[in-house]
Amino acid sequence: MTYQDARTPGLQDGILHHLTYTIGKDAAHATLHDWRLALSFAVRDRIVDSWFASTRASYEAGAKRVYYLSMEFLIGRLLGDALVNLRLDGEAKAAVEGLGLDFDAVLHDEPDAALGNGGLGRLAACFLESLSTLACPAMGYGIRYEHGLFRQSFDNGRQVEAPETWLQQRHVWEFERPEAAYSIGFGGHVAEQDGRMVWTPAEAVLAEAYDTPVVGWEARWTNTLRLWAARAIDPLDLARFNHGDHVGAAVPEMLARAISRVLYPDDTTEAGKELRLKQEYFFTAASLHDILRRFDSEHGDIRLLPEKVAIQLNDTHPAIAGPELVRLLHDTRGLPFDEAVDIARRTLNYTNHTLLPEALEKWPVPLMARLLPRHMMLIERIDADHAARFPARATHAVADGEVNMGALSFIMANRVNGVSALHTGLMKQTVFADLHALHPGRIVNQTNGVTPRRWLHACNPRLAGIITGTIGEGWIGDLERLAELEPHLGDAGLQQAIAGAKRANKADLADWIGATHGLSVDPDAMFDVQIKRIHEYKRQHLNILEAVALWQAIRANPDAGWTPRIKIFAGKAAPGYVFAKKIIRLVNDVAAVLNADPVTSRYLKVIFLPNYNVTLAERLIPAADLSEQISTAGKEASGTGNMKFALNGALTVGTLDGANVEIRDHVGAENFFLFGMTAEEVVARRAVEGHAGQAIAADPRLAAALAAIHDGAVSPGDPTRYHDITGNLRGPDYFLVCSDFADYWRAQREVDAAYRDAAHWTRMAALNTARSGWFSSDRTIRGYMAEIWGAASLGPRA
Ligand code: 26V
Repeated sequence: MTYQDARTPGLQDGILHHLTYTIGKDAAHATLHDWRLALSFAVRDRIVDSWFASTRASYEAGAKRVYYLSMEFLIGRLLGDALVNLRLDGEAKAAVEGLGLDFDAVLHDEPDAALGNGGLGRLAACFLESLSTLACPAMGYGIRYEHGLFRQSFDNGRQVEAPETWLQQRHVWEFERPEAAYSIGFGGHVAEQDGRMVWTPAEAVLAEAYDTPVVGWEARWTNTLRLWAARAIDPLDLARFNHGDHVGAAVPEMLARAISRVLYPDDTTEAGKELRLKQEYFFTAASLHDILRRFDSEHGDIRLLPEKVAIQLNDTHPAIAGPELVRLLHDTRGLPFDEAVDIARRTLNYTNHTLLPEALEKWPVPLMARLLPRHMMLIERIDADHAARFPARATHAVADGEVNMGALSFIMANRVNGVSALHTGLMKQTVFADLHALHPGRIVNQTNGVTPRRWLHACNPRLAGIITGTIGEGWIGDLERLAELEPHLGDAGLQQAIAGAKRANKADLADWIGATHGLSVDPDAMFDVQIKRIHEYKRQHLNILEAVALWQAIRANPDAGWTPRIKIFAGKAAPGYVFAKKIIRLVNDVAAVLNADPVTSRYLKVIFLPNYNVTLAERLIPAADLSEQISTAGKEASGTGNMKFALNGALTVGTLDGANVEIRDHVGAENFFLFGMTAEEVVARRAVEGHAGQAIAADPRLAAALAAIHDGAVSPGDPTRYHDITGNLRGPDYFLVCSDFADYWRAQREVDAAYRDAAHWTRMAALNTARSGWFSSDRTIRGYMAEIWGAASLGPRA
């Protein structure tokens, strides 16, 4: 079904119309960029009808609305996705080619919107798409960062960061909404007036809305992503200007805009920074004002809020929503305090995405009190009231001079959820154990998922086409139907087609790597891929250590029939995370030495592709044979890349961590390469004194690989370069790289052997695809709707 009616002209007419009247160019002088904008505007026109219809349907139904508050939306490029969901991809290709243009080049002209750091932000983007596909009346709220996640390049193997500039080009998908603007205050003082507490901020900035429509599969429904930009309330300090201080006159505007200027690039250690807290309050307060304004326009009685509105806090970043909502209900609207807390609590829900202590947000009380004095008072009262009701409680929202945002979110939430079965269990046992004991039904699990439209149908057209040719196209909107593939997998023709699609995807990637990075890679080698943020807990250093050990083994015995492998890495390190940046340099140094080795490079190559982003993921995942999911058990909350790989027919080598556990349950243990300690064993192992030394002493391979790195085998001009890494691994080794090494090596050799049996490998890969239907974010969102939000679908096919 194409979303088109008699009023909509053909796409090619639309492109030419916009080229002329929106871009102001004629075809003879149009650049690729102009054509891309013209196509995007023509596509956008098609979305608007569905968008208005959805908005109307939401108002008419008076149904419960869902609001997803997230500091990050890692949306990537939007044109290809919109075309697919509107089912206009075929027509667009024909129209663009009919104009003498290269369709892929037009799609690749779009900047990748990187308004997020990694998994948390990409999950939010998948959720928006699924919310639309399921016709759930919903809205995403976030920040319109001028600069998204930094661009990464390498200088002599070292990460170099440069600002990202996606907004320097015209952003075609957004609509500015100057009428939806709110003043957001900071600082100042609180005083009692006529029995009410009144906060008088010392400064205020304007939050201005920009709306991006998010179209669901087959344009069944379109929701809105509303991003807030910060502006000065008075754009110019006229008094200063008139005194001749022309630069100083612009300072208030600069300061205001700083709030939405840049995404914080650190997903672990940046907590405690004042600007970050300002960003959090800025977008949360603007969103809540907007939500209440919409509620008022639809319903009368504010007591109905929990029935008509569900707000999801994506991690603790919008946790200030609790006290802010209480302030709006109690101070501004005059509800009794207890009732205000009760209404707020029944409206809010909180998702936890990490148990790493350094990533759990805590704010110093003096900072909170200075920036948000009324909120600090309310937090203390909420906490004290809760403590009075539950005297046995150990965890307090305010403790040791800090506000614990996890605890605050928990006590202000109707439901609290983890993102995989293992992670949710660990939440109950560790960080939230005592709060869980007081509120036993509050924590629920919603295992993450990914949208199959972007992560299979759009990014892997070869495999998608084969699936559709075999079972029809129902799977795209109902991924569990991939199971219908399984009875066909005995068919030799189908097996051949699946293997052929993977081979062609790999050949495309090999061509691209050759053209852009000058490395020749053999498409018949195993493509072994680890792509994610660089973190010690994700253990990219375990992977590269195994590469060094394998290199040594091949050198010692070059004719032992090794399985050729290309190890591909990509990912960014937080600019201030010195150890992670050192791991990147190590991978690059290892790559330089191994790729130049005439004996071993036939069997083993390593490449670190710079500037990992959504677009690069879309290129790599369809071409992967092996998915590296090797975090220390208990540390990766879920992972979502792991699901994308399995869906695209890569086999996983992985630990029992995060959603790996559930992936293995679904695809079958025999189609998954498991290694390593369990989360429980990890805790016990850490308590063993000298665990790393013991593991090294027991494994000559590990000892030799560490010694080579320590002695400068990959950094001959600078032999001590990696002493910090080898020192860490031989010493504390908190993430147990050494203790898991031998089993990882064993699993990798099993991978080698399995890959040599091409027919068997293809069958295992196809089973991964056929059995991954459960990992659709549609399933996840259905879970949130039913078990957390109490929201219903309004779609034409609901
Ligand atoms: C924390 C902080 C701390 C302050 C500075 C900025 C910042 C930005 C992000 C974070 C939270 C990082 C948590 C996160 O990304 N968790 C990931 O969430 C994914 C989706 O649920 C999940 O698949 C990953 O396993 C998990 O690491």
